[in-house]
Amino acid sequence: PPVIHREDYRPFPWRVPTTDLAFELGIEKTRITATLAVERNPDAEPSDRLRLNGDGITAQSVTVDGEAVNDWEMDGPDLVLPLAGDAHTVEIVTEIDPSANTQLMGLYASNGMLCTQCEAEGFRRITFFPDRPDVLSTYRVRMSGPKEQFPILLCNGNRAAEGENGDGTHWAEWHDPWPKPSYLFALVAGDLVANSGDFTTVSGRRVECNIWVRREDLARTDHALESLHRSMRWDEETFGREYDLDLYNIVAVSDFNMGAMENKGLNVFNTKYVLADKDTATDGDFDAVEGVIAHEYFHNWSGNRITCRDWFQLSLKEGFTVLRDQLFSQDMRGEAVKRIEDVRILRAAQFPEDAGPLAHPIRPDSYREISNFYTATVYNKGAEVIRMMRSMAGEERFRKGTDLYFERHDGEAATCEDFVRAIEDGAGLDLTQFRLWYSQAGTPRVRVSHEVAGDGIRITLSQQVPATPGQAKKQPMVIPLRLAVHSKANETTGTEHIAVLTEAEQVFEYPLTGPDPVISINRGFTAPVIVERELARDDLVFLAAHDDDPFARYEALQELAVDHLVAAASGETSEGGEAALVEAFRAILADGTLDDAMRGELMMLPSETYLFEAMAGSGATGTRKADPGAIHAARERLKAAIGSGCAEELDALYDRAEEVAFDDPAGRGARKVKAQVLVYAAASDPAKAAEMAARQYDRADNMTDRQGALMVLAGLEAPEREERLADFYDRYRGNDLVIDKWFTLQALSLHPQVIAQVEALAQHRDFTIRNPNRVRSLYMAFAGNPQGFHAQDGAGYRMIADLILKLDPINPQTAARFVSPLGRWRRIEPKRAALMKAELERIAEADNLSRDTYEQVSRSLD
Ligand code: BAL
Ligand code: ZN
Repeated sequence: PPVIHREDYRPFPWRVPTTDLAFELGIEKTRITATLAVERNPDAEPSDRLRLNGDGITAQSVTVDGEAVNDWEMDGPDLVLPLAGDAHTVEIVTEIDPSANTQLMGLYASNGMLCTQCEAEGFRRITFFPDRPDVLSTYRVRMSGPKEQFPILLCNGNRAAEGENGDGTHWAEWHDPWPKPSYLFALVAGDLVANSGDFTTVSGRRVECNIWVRREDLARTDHALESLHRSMRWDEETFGREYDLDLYNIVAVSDFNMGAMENKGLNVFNTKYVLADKDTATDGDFDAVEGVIAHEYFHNWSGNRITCRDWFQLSLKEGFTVLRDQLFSQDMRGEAVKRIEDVRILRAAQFPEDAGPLAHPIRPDSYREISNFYTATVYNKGAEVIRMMRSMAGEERFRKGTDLYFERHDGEAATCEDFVRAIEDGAGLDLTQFRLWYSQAGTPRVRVSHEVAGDGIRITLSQQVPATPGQAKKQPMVIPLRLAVHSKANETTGTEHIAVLTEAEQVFEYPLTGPDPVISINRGFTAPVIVERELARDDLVFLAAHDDDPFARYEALQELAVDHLVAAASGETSEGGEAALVEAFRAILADGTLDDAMRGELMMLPSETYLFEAMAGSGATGTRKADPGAIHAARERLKAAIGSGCAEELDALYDRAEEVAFDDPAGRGARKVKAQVLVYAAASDPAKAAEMAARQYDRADNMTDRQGALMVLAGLEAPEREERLADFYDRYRGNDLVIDKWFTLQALSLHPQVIAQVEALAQHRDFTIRNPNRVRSLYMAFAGNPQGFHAQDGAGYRMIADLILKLDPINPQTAARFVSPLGRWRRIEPKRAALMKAELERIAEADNLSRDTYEQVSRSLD
């Protein structure tokens, strides 16, 4: 497959001011008549040919200005049509079979309904079109189909007309007044019901909001609707963005590759991010629904009103929109905990990507298959990069920058450069050097050292950006770091400064506020970097107990744990490390100033993935490899030590939390710490943990408690395990999202027989390879279970490779997502590395690999 380069961008020679689509809908046969008004683009190099992208479709007929023509030709999947004049009307008829569309790209069937997914390049599977984001067109759509099968017919924009045909079919016409690229097109036809609630915008426009679902799911849609209304209000208040149509439709679909899709006025969602009630969704699920609803809504401005010029600019809309949804959730739920959650995701998903063979800048330079670039780098690191601009400018000036961006580029297909320039002009920043964040991949490492000089402190910061594929040499980045200098002797905290590191090495001087200084740095995680500092254990313990920045407290505790666990996994002595952690933990459990939501965060040890990253490249020579087995064992030992060392305090915490009712404002925090107590009990006293978890499961009046208990039970060899797993299955049989949980918690479990259990689950009657949620619930969970995935004999690697080979012909986009866990082989100890590499080679040798999987496997082996 060819490589596409960012530098090769050229404007399209033709404009398409209007697009008329007529759909005659059927599950097995849908006929599409597309009528495109085309005219020459004066800003592009002229061409007498019109190239219309296609993918697996054939034209039934082509007419130009009303006359049938046959001088067109196919160039691979594309249709190329000679056009001599300045403006023409082109009509093309295609026929497709939505029921055969297992890729779930384009128009497909799901549970008897029809729906679409067009980003990035799905529209070309429906009809021939310039399927690129810089071709904006105004759409008018007529759809017709059997009324009984498809009583609800939805499309982008506003409903213009509807009627019956008298033969059992009916039709609807939709008009979207806002020009849009084809990737934002959407259509839904099915037997759906809506939870509806109007929203009145700041200027008084009434917007009808609907959450469309299957009838049996209606009772679980209130949270989604409320989240939508909250998002609409927040975007007005925080970014000055008002909604621009009279209608906002969200449709929940159970077969979906992504989380959700921001199609103009008609979002299509994975059911996972719509349906939630107390009995079936955890607190985390409620948060995810709120976050994704907000994310898609915010795209209406950052993505739809201003879209991307080309797919290399994906972070323009995704990084900015992720930042917007993070800030929204911070405002809804509290900044400190949300920030920790976001950093945990970044470290678990993006740091390994940046350190591995698939590393790429947030604005990539080339790709083979764009679906492979919907990554944690483009999304989450992209959000961090914009967050740094906000930290440097301050909230008010940042808002001036975003206002200018929206004003300047409304209605356009823009670039990351346009965004940066608007922030520079509006916020008054010079981002010349900062732009390196868009072009350089890799997580920068910042070293911190200091010396006391009189009544001041000199802090030396140095940076190093590691080499990444295709980028051997890096230039110094702009790294804004919030910091403060505390006094350990006085137990006082110092004033906060912002140090902006721009050189390879730089000295910053600040006054001292007391003796025995301890530096608190990268507070609030202002920069997505790895800080390397050699702090005495006492200093970390001090920060963990006293830092006034909640993130810095969390970080100090994580660092204590990472230092100890990496040393232990490497066979080095970590004398006193375990005892210091047990003491730090005890302090967290006893700290009356913390709420339980924060306490629950502080109680979570660094994940094994994060520990791999910390172990790989560590050691005196910096060449150490990660040893997943040793990391797992060390982490389990530490959990057991904390569990037994703090047994009394943990029990007391559990007893206190158990008294808190579900609806109590402190309820979420209480549920979180209860789950953590069970985790430590399972490591230190499995019999007691089994009893506690079974009791919690039996008494639970909500999914958070039930799932937390079952998660722990699933890892234990105890009679309670089988009973409760069977009970859970019986209780929720038929509820796909909850049965997904049942698969996941077994695939993630610490049970010694996890591989055999996952093999058996793959044969379960409820397992199907055709539903992405179900596949992910079993196999993505398993790939994230270090004990199972990294089994010494390679059985875990083989299982994932087998899955990739089986799934690739069915759903390449989802299959390719499973390659990256195997791609981490270079950072892992030699025996496992060889087994992982061998599986990648086995995949690479397969015939007819999709472009998606081929690209990921070949990059992973390069
Ligand atoms: N645009 C793809 C789904 C999302 O990021 O919202
Ligand atoms: Zn998005």
